[in-house]
Amino acid sequence: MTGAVRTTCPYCGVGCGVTATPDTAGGWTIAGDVEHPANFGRLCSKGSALGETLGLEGRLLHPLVAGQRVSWGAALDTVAARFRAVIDQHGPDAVAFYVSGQLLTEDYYVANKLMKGFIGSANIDTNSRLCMASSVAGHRRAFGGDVVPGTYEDLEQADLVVLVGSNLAWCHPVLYQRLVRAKEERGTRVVVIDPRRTATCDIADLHLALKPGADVLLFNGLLAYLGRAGALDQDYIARHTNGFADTFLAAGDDACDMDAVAAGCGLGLGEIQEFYGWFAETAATVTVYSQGVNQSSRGTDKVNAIVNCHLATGRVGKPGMGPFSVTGQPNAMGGREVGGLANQLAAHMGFTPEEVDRVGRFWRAPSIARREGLKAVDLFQAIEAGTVKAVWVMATNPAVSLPDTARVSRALAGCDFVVVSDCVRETDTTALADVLLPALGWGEKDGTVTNSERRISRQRGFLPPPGEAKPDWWIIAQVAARMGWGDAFAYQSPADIFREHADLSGFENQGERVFDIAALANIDYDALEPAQWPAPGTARLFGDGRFPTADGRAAFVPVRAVAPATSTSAEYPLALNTGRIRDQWHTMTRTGGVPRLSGHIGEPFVAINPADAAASGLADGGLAVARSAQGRAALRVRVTEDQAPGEVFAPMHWNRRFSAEGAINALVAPITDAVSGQPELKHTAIGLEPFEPAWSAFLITRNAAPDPGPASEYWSRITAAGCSVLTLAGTAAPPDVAAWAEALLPQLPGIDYHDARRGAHRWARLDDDRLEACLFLSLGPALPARDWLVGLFASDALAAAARGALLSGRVPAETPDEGRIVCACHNVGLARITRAILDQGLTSVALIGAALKAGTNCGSCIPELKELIVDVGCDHAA
Ligand SMILES: Nc1nc2c(c(=O)[nH]1)N[C@H]1C(S)=C(S)[C@@H](COP(=O)(O)OP(=O)(O)OC[C@H]3O[C@@H](n4cnc5c(=O)[nH]c(N)nc54)[C@H](O)[C@@H]3O)O[C@H]1N2
Ligand SMILES: Nc1nc2c(c(=O)[nH]1)N[C@H]1C(S)=C(S)[C@@H](COP(=O)(O)OP(=O)(O)OC[C@H]3O[C@@H](n4cnc5c(=O)[nH]c(N)nc54)[C@H](O)[C@@H]3O)O[C@H]1N2
Ligand code: SF4
Ligand SMILES: [Mo]
Repeated sequence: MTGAVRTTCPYCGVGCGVTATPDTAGGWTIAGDVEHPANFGRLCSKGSALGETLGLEGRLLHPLVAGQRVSWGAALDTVAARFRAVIDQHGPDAVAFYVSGQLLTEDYYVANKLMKGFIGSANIDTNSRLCMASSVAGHRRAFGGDVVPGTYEDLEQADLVVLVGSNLAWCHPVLYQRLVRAKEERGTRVVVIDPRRTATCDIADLHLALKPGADVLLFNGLLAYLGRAGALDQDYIARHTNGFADTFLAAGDDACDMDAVAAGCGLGLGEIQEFYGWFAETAATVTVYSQGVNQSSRGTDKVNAIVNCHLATGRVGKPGMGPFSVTGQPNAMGGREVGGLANQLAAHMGFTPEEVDRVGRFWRAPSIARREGLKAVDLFQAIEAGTVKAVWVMATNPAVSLPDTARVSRALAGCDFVVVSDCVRETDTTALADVLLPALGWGEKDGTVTNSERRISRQRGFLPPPGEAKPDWWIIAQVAARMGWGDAFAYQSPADIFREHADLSGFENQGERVFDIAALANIDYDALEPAQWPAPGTARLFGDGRFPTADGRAAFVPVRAVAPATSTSAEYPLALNTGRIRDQWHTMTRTGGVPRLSGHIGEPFVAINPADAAASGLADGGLAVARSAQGRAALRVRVTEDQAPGEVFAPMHWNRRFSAEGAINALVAPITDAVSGQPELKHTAIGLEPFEPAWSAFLITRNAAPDPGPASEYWSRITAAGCSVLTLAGTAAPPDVAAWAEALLPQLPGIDYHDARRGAHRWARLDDDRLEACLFLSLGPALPARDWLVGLFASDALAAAARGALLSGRVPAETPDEGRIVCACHNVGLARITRAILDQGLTSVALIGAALKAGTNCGSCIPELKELIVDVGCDHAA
C-alpha cells in the first residue's frame, strides 16, 4: 500500500488497526489494517465511517479567552497565571485536572506528571472513573495490581463465554464478530447476563435477564454451587490464593439455596441451574464484563464476585480461560498505566511513602503529591462547594457524561476559572469555559494507546494540523514551562515522552510491578508494532498462579449481595438503565454529524415494556417526560418486550447540542461505589408520563439547522445526507409558521400551504429544482412520514412527482423509501430490507447480504436482520 499510514481507531477499547490511504481526489480511504492483531482488517460501522469525520466543520481551531480569539502565547500565559495565582493563595489542592481515556498515553503522562509531581496535588481524575474504576479496584483487591490477565484469543479458544453487563455486539463489535466466528467453528456456548434483551443476545445460548444489580447474588450462588458440585480446584485454591474460606462462607450465606438465588435474581431456577452447570463443567470459560458490572454502587464487589469464581476454579490467565474486563475507551488502559486516576500515582504505583519517594526521585519533582486526590464525582462537588477554584478539562464532556448534570453545570458555571481543551467548538462543557484550547484530533495527533488486551499501538497522524490546533501534550508542557518547570517538560515529541514513561515503568522495578515496558524505551518509536505488555509480547499473565502481591497469592474477596442504592417508589416507579447504541460515540461530538451513523437511531428515546407503557399511558412513537429526584428529560417512546417490566433503558449520548432534553444524566443520581468511586449510572428511580404536544413539526434544511426557538419544548436534531433534520413539538400555541419560514429563506420561491381547518402547515423552499428547506407542522402529536422527505435532499434535482407530493404531504407511491438505516456500512434502510424480504422471499441473512449487501461488512446489523426476517415473515403470514 503506497502512502498508507497505519494507525488505530479512536473509538472503543478493542483498538482496531486502521490504514489511511490517500485517494486520487485528495481525500483519504480508511480501511481495517489486515496486519493488526486486534481486528485483522475488520472494522465496525463507526470505524468504517471514520473517513466521514475528517471535515473541519464545528472544529475548535483557535485559542479563545472569554470568547475572544487570542494568540497561543496569551492563552497559555492566562492559564499558567491563573493556576499559579490560585495555588499561591489557596494551595495546590485548590486546582484540578479532569482528563480522559481519549487522550493518548503521552498526553496523559504529561498531565499526570504536571499535577502530581509539580503542582503537588493528586486532584487529577479521569472519565475512566465513570468507566473502568470498579474493574481497577477489583483487580487490585484480587490480584494485587490492575491487570487484565487475558487476551482476545481467549474468547476464541473458550468453550463457554459468559458476558456480564456487556452489550458486546454494539460496544465492542469487532471482538464480538471474532466470538461469532469462533462459535460457528467450535460451538462455543454463550451466556448473556443483562437485565434487558440486547443485540448481543442474538448469539446467546442462554440469556439471564436478571434483576438490576443482582450480579453479586448470582455469582455468590455460583461459588456456592461450585462447592456443592465438587467443581472447585482445591489444589489451586491452596497453593495460589488466600481468603477462600471466608469468601465461600459469605457466598453461602447469601445464596443459601438455589430457590433464594433464583428469587433474588428474578430468574427461573432452571435457567440458573443450566448456567451453573455449564460453568462447573467447562474448564475453558471466559467471563467478559463491562459497564453493567462497573457502573454500580457495588461495582467493585461485582468484579470480585466474578473473579472469585475464576480463582476457585483455577481459571485465570490460561488459554481460553479467565475473567476479562473489556475497556471502553481507546486508551482507558493507557490512562491506568500512567496513573490518570486520582488514587494512583504513576506507572501502576500508588501513594505508599516508598512509591511517592521513588516517583519523586525519578521525576526530580519538587513537591510531589503524597496522598490521593478527589475522584470525579467528589471533584465536581468540591468545585461546586468552591474548595476547588480552577479546573482544566481535557478530552471529555462532563456536562453531559457525569451524573446529575444540572449540578455539574452549576459547578462549572460558578467556578472561578475553567479551561477546556477540546477539538470541537461547541459542546455542553465548552459552553461553560473561560478558556478554550484547540487540540489536535484523530488523524492529526501522534502517540500510543493501549487496548483491552494490554496491546500498545501507535496512533499516527496523517493530516496537517488544522488552524492553530496543537497536541494535548504540547499544550500541557507549555503551561508547565510557564509555571516555572520548563526543564522537566522540555519534550520535543511524543517519542521523548513515551521513552520517559517506559523508563519509569522499569525504574526500581524488581518484578513487583507487572506493568513494565522498559524494554520499549529505546525502540524505534515511529516503527513501533502493536505489542502486549509487559515486555513486548506477553499474551497472558498469572497463568502460573503467581500474583503481584506480597506473598504471591491472589485474594478471594468476600462480597455480599446488596440492592442498588436507589429504590423505586410510587412517585418514581421505574428503574432507569442507561448505555450505548450501535452507531453513536458518547456525547456525539464525532459521530453526531455523520449521516450514516445517525440513520440507525435518530432520536433520544426511552425503551419500555408494553405493560408499563400501558400503565403510564405511553404509546410507541409518542413522547414522554421522565422525572427523577435530580431532574427531567424528554424522550421518544419505544415500546418493546426487550425490556423487563419495571425497567426502562435510555441512551447516554444525547445532549443540549442535539436535543432539548435528551441528556439522560439530568436524571441520574451521583451515587458512587464506596471502594472505586464509580457512579451508579445503570440504576436510577424515575417516573414517566406522556408528553402531549399541542403541535408537532419537522424542519429539514440543507444547511445546518437553525435554532429550534423557545416554542419548541421538545426538539432533537440529526444530520442526514445533504441536510439537517429537526424534529420539534410543543405544548403551548404553535409558533407562527409564516414568520418562522420567512426568516429562514425569504429570498427563495417555494410551496406554502396552510390547512386552516386542521391547523396544518406545509412549507418548502426551492432553488430552481433543488430543495433547500421544508417545514411541516400539524396540530397534535402526529406528523406525516418524514424519511422520504429527508431522502429528497440527497439529490440536487426534484422530480415532478416529488414536487406534487411536497404540496400534498403524501408519500408518492413510487418513492423508493429507504427508511431508518439498519446497515450503516452499506447504507441500507429498513424499508428496502423489508421490501426485499417480501418481494424476493429472502429467508436468511446470507440471502439479504447477497441481494442488498446489508450485513456483509462489519456484521453489527445481523441481529437486527435476523429479527426482521422473523417479524416480516410473521406479519406476512398473519
Ligand atoms: N457504539 C458504541 N460503542 C462503544 C461506546 C459508545 O459510546 N458507542 N463507548 C465505549 C465505552 S467508553 C464503553 S465504557 C463501552 C461500554 O460497553 P458496554 O458496557 O457493553 O455498554 P453499555 O451499554 O454501557 O452497558 C452494557 C449493558 O449493561 C447492562 N446492565 C445494566 N445494569 C446491569 C446490571 O445490574 N447487571 C448486568 N449484568 N448488566 C446490566 C445494560 O442493560 C447494557 O446492555 O462501550 C465502548 N463502545
Ligand atoms: N448515564 C450514563 N452516563 C455515562 C455512561 C453511561 O453508560 N451512562 N458511560 C460513562 C462512560 S463509560 C464514559 S467513558 C463517559 C464518556 O463521556 P465523555 O468522555 O464525556 O464523552 P465524549 O463524547 O467521548 O467526550 C470526549 C470529548 O473530547 C473531545 N476530544 C476528542 N478527542 C480529543 C483529543 O484528542 N484531545 C482533546 N483535548 N479533546 C478531544 C471530544 O470532542 C469530546 O468533546 O461517559 C460516562 N457517562
Ligand atoms: S470495534 Fe469498531 S469502534 Fe471499536 S476499535 Fe474496532 S472499528 Fe473502532
Ligand atoms: Mo467508558
